[in-house]
Amino acid sequence: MKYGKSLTSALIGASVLFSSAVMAENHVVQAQVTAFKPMVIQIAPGDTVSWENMNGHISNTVFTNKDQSKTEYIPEGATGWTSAMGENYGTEPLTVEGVYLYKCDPHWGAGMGGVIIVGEPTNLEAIAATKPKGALKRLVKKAQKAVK
Ligand SMILES: [Cu+2]
Repeated sequence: MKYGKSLTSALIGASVLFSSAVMAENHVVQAQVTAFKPMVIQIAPGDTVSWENMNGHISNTVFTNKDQSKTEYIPEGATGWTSAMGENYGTEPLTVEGVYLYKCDPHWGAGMGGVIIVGEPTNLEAIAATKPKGALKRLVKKAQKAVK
């Protein structure tokens, strides 16, 4: 029976792997004037995100601070992105769970940013603890509301 049991669990394991690979989804965000819609998306680990209607826009996880240093609000171990200006863009599968903040540089002054929450929002408290201001604060509040 030992053999039977391990075979069963191997089959279950294989089917879980198979179904998660098959079911990985792409989520589309539209740039509309000076906003990303939807502004907040919640996705599963391994899913991808793509941006459309990006003429005049960019999707960028790299934020420049007042002292010109750079900060990325993404989970530990994740890789951010800076899309090409004016071009539609698609991420690699986002496998690291947590909150990813991004913005559109030309319209960041108008608050054009977005939030991707992959699985559990593991790093959201840490981001909130940095006491973000302005448009960044708004993104964090939207993220907090989404996971409540
Ligand atoms: Cu923009």
